[in-house]
Amino acid sequence: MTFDPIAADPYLWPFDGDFRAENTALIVIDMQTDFCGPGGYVDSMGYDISLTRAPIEPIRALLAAARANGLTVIHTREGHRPDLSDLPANKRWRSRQIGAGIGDPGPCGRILIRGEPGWEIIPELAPLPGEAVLDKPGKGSFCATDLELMLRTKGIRNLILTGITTDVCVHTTMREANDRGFECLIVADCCGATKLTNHLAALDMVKMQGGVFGAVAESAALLAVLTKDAA
Ligand code: C5J
Repeated sequence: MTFDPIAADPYLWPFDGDFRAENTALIVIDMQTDFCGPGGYVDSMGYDISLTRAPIEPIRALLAAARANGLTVIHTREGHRPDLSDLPANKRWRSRQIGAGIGDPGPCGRILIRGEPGWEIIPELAPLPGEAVLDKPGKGSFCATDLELMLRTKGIRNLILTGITTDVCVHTTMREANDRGFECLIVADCCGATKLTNHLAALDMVKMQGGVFGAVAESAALLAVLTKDAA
């Protein structure tokens, strides 16, 4: 099935109008308790988690529409092995400077460690059986993962990016994907950051130079297209 292009900024997305369920994936990045739940990593650092929780409902609606239309859905989780063998020393050191050391115990278990309660994807956005869940040790979803192989194997060219945080893991993933030739759309209200100014700046950066990393849309524009036949 071919969908209408999305009203996005700075161009109608995708650039060539080739928007089909078969060539498109919705990627939900790091919607884990550590990034948006009480007692998680972001909360422990002292940030306002209402900013990183804001995208939960918009993502839920977009996930439902993507699933109903047969788009590939991929979830990611940032986290490290319990023995910390994949945790760079500088990443751990920096996190300790702000009082939330990765690997240290916290209210939701060891911070950002695979298998701990804080590392789990929040129940509101739980993956369905059959949906890929990708574990990544870094910010970008292509670093030390098989994401590119999975996308190429399925013939996916278009990526719809959602999740947290806009300026860190979502942006890094978008940049990595863009350099690999994927056509990216970031969904503004389906992302959030620890600082609103960073969220807005990150979205703005995508749009410069004719869409240097892709395009930006609101979820309403996607829902309008994906639910058109059902209306
Ligand atoms: C951060 C992420 N912000 N998922 N991770 O450390 O964006």
